[in-house]
Amino acid sequence: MGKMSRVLRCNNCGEILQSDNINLPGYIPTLILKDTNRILYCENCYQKRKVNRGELSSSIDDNSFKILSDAKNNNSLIVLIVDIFAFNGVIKKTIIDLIKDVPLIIVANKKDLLPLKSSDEQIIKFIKSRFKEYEIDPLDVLIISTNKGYNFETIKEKIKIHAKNKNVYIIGGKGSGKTAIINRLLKTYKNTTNRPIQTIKYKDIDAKVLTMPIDDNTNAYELDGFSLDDSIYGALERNIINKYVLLKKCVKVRKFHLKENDTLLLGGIAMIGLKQGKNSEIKAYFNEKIEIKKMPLSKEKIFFKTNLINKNLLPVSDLLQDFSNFDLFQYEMENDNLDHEIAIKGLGFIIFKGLGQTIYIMVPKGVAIKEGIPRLC
Ligand SMILES: Nc1nc2c(ncn2[C@@H]2O[C@H](COP(=O)(O)OP(=O)(O)OP(=O)(O)O)[C@@H](O)[C@H]2O)c(=O)[nH]1
Ligand SMILES: [Mg+2]
Repeated sequence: MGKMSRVLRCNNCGEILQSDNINLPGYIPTLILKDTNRILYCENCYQKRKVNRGELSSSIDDNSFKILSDAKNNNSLIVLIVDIFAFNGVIKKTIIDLIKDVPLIIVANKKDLLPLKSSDEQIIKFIKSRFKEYEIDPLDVLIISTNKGYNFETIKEKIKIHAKNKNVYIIGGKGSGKTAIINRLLKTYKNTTNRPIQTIKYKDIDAKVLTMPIDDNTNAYELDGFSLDDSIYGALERNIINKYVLLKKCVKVRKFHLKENDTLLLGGIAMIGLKQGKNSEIKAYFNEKIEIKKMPLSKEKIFFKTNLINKNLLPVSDLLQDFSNFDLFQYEMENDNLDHEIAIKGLGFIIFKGLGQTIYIMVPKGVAIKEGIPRLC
């Protein structure tokens, strides 16, 4: 895996942080700079604003948390649905704690959004490697498309094999396809109990969940979707997400050749640059509506500013008006000549060969990015 570091900017003024000279802009004490869990502010902003240096938050909805804690205590089967295009492998700690060391099936949904020739084997390898980083080892990983019915029947088979007198909890991020999957499952579902399918209060927890009887002793539950505040969905306006980000059909690859100091601007919402290293071919997988322009790194700042007004490169977001609204990360890649992927949660991903390059990625603040083996080969 490439070595990732954050090119740290002050969370308030956007100045690049440094610990060398207290008299220059962006100064921050070394100890604080090294703490990767903190939101960082330069000393100047910190003193002026007395900003909060608390931990980066990672919430899951209280009720889902309580229900899943109950599921974990009862050794239930968890079926985790992920949107295979939007997923990037970053999972919040609160969720990890709940799905670790429990019987777990991962269902990667929306295969139809990936290129037709993409292999299930590679996607499974990708998913397993991302979860392995959190020491999560699922019983099974299924690649399906609910829309196309692809592999759909395997869900039922696998639940049957692994559930065995267990309750089943269907969980996943908002929009991952839980409702679509359940609606399709219900088409061929036979209720053999005298209890109806209904939305009821879950035990003594003040939350209503869809409950489907499996047999006389067990149920399947659909929980509310986890919030996606560390994905691009949490960083942009709803209309921009709907018009430019969400894929309606299979993603098309766009190829770019970058030389040192070239950068790709994705509208006004993200930037990918080759800071240093050999010429690189970058395959970009994002919604086609996101306009991508290549330019020298030195021009990027000015272009970004004028683009806010001229809107030559779309989308442009009212929430991203300044570089201080972004996080900047840097990857020192291996020189292994193997395919690597860097994925921006919810937005898409790039695939390129590891040639020892230094790659810059700029994303709206708080949006998770991740590097590792690619989902496509
Ligand atoms: N392309 C594609 N879209 C899908 C697939 N499955 C679901 N969707 C779409 O994804 C969107 C979200 O699906 P839902 O089933 O509502 O997702 P959910 O997980 O129930 O979302 P919340 O209830 O908000 O947590 C809808 O627009 C679905 O049509 C699929 O296999 N392929
Ligand atoms: Mg739903």
